[in-house]
Amino acid sequence: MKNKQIKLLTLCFIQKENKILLAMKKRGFGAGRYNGYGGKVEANENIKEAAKREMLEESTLKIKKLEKKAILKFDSEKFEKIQEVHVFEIKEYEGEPKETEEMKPKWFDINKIPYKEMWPDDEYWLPKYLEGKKFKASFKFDKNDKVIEHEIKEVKKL
Ligand code: 8OG
Repeated sequence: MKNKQIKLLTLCFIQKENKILLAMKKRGFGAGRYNGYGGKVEANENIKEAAKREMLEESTLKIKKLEKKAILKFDSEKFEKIQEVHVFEIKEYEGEPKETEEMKPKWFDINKIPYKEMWPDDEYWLPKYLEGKKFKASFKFDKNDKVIEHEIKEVKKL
């Protein structure tokens, strides 16, 4: 993992009672999978700003308050850079999620998360997120995107 540069990304989730908002990615990296909302942090913005921008672009929601819950690191021999994904819980927002060119939103019961249609690492760490824990995690994939190593560590602060 050591000599690679890091690519910063964001990932946001919204929960309402016992439901979580996921969206089917329609194009680009991860297309055909359900995920939270997010994307690459641009050079001119900080991580929270990037998270809010991506939510607006991909779901039309305007974020008022968000809290960082996890930092996930992904590496694979296929990746040129290590992907460092900062995961946020959206606490306050305005609007209703709408389908956009990139994402089709759907609310899921937190007991019926569609892990088979998500990234293979999600079933390792999303349960911890849903328990309300804060954590750092790292994952290594083989060339077929199978998880071959992983570590998850709860933390008090991020
Ligand atoms: O800009 P782009 O749409 O390519 O951003 C990719 C999004 O996917 C971003 O929100 C970060 C997120 N993401 C990864 N890898 C993984 C992963 O393994 N699991 C989940 N749940 N999300 C991921 O880049």
